Amino acid sequence: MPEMKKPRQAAAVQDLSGFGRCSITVALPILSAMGVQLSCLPTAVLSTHTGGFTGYTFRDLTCDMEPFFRHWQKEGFQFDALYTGYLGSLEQLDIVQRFFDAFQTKDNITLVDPVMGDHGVLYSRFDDRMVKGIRALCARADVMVPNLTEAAFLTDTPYRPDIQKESDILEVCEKLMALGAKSVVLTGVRPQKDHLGAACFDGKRLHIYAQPHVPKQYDGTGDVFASVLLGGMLQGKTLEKSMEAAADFTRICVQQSMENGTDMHHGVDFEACLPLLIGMQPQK
Ligand code: PXL
Repeated sequence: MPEMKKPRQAAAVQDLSGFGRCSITVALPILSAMGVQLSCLPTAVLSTHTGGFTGYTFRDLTCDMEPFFRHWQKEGFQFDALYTGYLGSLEQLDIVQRFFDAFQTKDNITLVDPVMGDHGVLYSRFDDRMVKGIRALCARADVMVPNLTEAAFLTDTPYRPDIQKESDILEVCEKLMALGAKSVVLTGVRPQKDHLGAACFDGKRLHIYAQPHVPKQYDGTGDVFASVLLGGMLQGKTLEKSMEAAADFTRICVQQSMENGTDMHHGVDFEACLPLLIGMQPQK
């Protein structure tokens, strides 16, 4: 039997969308495969995610959130990472601030994925006040992981889907860092023609990683990317190496889904790709 390491601990604040792989249904299998025990603080339960489906049900769990994590606190649970994704209301943003007060330590990692929109537009339940509240969460992040749409809204600058030049990518990262996060991983950059990738910046060094673009969009890929990124960091990889693993895994899942003819709103077929993550075990 291979040596079994003690799992690292993470807590995710995200919705549970019953159908359409995103948020918890993505974070849980990916982080488990990477040897991380994920505890989930659900923000809402939906029948599907909100992108591309109409008539979805939305059970708001705002009232449960604070008692939920206060129970964890009473039990003395501690986490190596706090991970926030899709949040459903202004009130939830305040609750997450208190969740950070309760569980942030000087050693753990806070990853804020400022899930708000894509392709230049905000998701249906988001507005300017939500953007402001999410900026305040980013201020407390060790790593924030916006896509180009989220970066534009967070920095109050026009959406530029074709951002290519290194100096332009750096400028966006610097503006994002000004919100107060310790590092930023910006997804969706296109440093070369027909390439797609991500950039990370910690205030000193900009690192860009891109691969030939697989020309198909899938919902939930931001969650796949952020989950692998966090898993990598919890395994003791650098931010740069974690970002590369996240970009590679996401691209492989998109490629697989495209070959399978999967509907974009169903999310990526990551299941058959999970073995690629297994074996990359934590360092602790
Ligand atoms: O993957 C982002 C996401 C998460 N959760 C819900 C969503 C979306 C994107 O649309 O609607 C409920």
